[in-house]
Formats: sequence, C-alpha cells, structure tokens
Amino acid sequence: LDLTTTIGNYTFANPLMNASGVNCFDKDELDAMVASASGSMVTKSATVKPRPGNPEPRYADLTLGSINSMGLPNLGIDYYLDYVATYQAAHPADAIFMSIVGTTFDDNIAVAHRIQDSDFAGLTEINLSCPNVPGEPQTAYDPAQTVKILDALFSFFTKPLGVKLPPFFDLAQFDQMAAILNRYPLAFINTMNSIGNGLMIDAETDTALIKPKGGFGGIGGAYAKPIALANVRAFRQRLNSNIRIIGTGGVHTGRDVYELILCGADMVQVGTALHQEGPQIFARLLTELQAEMTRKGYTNLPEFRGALKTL
Ligand code: RRO
Repeated sequence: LDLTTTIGNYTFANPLMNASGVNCFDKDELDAMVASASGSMVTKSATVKPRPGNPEPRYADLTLGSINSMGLPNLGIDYYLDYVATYQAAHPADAIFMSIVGTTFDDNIAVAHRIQDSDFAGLTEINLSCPNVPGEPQTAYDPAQTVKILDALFSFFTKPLGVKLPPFFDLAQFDQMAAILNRYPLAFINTMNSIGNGLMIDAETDTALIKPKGGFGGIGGAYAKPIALANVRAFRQRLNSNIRIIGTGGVHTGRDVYELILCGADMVQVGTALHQEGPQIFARLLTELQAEMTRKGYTNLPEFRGALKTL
C-alpha cells in the first residue's frame, strides 16, 4: 500500500504525526518522535522567550479524553530552532513542522521573524488557537485579529506556512473563516486545536480536575472526534484546493485516521492518544489504517480522500 501524502513541495512517507504539545517539549521527546513510525512531527508551540506555563495540576486523563491548561510551557524558539537545525542535517529528506505562537500581536510577528531568518527548511504552523493563556482569547475566534496577523505575516514570511485553528461550530463561521483563509497563500490549515474551556470534575471530591482558570481547559480525545471530522469536512468544502488540511482530534484507531482522510485530511495528528499510549501508537495506527484500506479495496490515500458519502 502507498501511504504517501504531500503538503506543498514536501512528501511524507505516511500521514501520521503528533499534535503540537504532545511528545514534543524537549530533545528527548522529539527524538522519540523521530524514532517512531510517524511520517513527520511538530515541535511544541514556541514563544520568543521560554515559558514555565500554568500551575499544576494542569493536565488530566479521563476514559474518553483529556483536559489541559498547560499555559504554553515551552523552551523558547531558540531551543527548537537548534533542535530542527540538527535534525535537518541528519535527515535532509524528511521535513518536519515547527509550531509558533505569540501571546500578543507583536510576539506572533517576532517569533515568525525568527523562523524566517533561520535556516529552517520545513513547514511552519502558527498557532492561532491556544485556549489556555489566562486573559488571552483564542485569536482565530476574532476574524479581524486573524486578518491583521495574516496580513502582517505574509508581508515578510516566505516559507511554507499554515495556521492551527480552533474548532468552529456554526456553518456561518466556516463560511467566514474560509473566505478569510482563501485570501492568503497558505500551505495548509490544521483543524483542530483542543475544544477550549471545557470543565471536568472529580466525582468523589466534586473538585475541578485541573487548577488553572478555575478548572477550565482544552478538551481532547474521543470527545473531540465528531467535531474534528466536521471541521475537516467543512473546511475541505470551502478552501481552495491548494490549501492542504491537517486533521486533528480524537484519533485512537486506524479507523479514526481513515475517517479524517475521508473528510479531506492530507495529514492526521494524534494528541491525547499519543500522550496516553506513547510513540509506539504510530506503528499500531499504520497497521490498522492499512487493514481498513485493504478491507475497502483502496491502495493509496487519494483514492478515498474526501470521498465521504452523504445521504
Ligand atoms: O500549552 C497549552 O496550554 C496549549 C496550547 Br499552546 C494549545 O494550543 N492547545 C492546548 O490544548 N494547550
């Protein structure tokens, strides 16, 4: 079976990778991603300066998924630029992604300049959807702010760029956001980030499971899957065909990967399940994806990408 997939001029051996924030904080975690069966990887969303993130506990697992309010802990853009420079020298043919983020407009631009001015030759994902920095809204829920940032970015940024979006829930929101995104030479979008500002409660103590923001945090895992499928499908129906889609949300099995591709995904990221199972999950997902493709008579991804049937 041929599992290759492309974004821009980059070809990947298979569509699987981590979701930013999971298994990508430091060299040890990133090296484990390199050693895994994934087709690519992305670094933790990096700010100009290192950040410690929010007070703990700031992550909890539940049977159906996870809640997190990490608060953007990261080692700073210089750390990740160093890592990818070393990686590129050792793996010149295998492109990876860097995730960047700012907590202000100016910081978004400053961190993107650091990538532009570096030797990084992979893909950049600007995170417009972090739900967990106290006092800061999720950028992409504000269309005017999204336009302002994209206008500024594309005035100087010439490397392949994509945006990480939050989930949307109304068809008018998809229309509005797709019309904005179609104005820019984006290599890809990534839909979606965690579902912002959920709340999970301990049944014995009646206490919120995580500390930051009074217990509010981003929801991932199985809870997210139908929303992720809908977001991939809705954007694939609205975006220019040259904008690729990374599908993220609720992937635990090869069937979940298959369904995101059926909705139009070019690559598929794994967050909560990767955290729970470790990087060995990629080998399992590939085996299960291949079994599902064989069961349906497909030999490559384009044969069923976007081929969702409706009634
Ligand atoms: O670090 C986080 O709290 C975090 C980020 Br930046 C994000 O984009 N999504 C998420 O669920 N957590």
